[in-house]
Amino acid sequence: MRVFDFDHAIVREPSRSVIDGLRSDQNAIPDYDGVVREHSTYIAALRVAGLAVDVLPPLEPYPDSMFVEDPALVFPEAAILLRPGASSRLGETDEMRPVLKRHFQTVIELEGIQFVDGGDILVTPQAVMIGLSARTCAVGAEALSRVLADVGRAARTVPVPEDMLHLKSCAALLDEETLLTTARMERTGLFAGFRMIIVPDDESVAANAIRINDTVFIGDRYERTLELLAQEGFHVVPLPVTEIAKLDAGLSCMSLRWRAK
Ligand code: CIR
Repeated sequence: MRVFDFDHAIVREPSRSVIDGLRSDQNAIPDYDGVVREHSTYIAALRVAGLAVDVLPPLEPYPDSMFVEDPALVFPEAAILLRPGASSRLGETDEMRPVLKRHFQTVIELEGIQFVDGGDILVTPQAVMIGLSARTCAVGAEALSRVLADVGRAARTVPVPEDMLHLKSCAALLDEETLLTTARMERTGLFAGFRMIIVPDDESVAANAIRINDTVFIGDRYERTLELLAQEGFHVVPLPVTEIAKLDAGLSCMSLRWRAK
């Protein structure tokens, strides 16, 4: 089984409060109807890719709760509840607990007080990379590494450049040896050992992409990246991301994906 082979996903419908979601540019206010349209297109695309999608209802008290990737981490053998690093998102873990218990026999909690956002976790065939960012602290990364060791997975902790939200804001696994990332991330050396495809400088956000089974999903605004990946022989499907990008979000954040055992 490849680490990007999936048959299940969990997503959460956007709440009306999504317009108050966390973002670096306060002037970029997302349009609720636009977010809903982008989210519906995303769900349809996951289904076409062969996934059974559990669509959770919106949570008004949590504007960012449609980004279900952040409060949990899922594998075929177990699910791990994380603790989002933004205080407005902390309650999302409690909302996710019963959902994971419906899908997984083993649901593991992180011990102690710490923060880990799923957006900082990049699962590769060799190891689970944990990015240290404003949302993921060293104590949290250590707690997660211990839990990962218990389920038989190696972890590797890496620093995320200061002005980036998450490790996966600018990195995605394209196949077992290739990452899509930015020139700046390549220069950090964090991804040494991988083959890297570098997005054009003015399309850095395109690197928040996802590989699901035989398809790579990319934001439809990133035409040159789409072309580049098609030339490299990937089956690429563009998806609309204009509104969710205003929330510093991309394609990976909107689902938890796994292959059932
Ligand atoms: C946040 O700042 O938490 C949300 N507005 C965006 C979360 C994006 N999540 C992700 O990339 N995993």
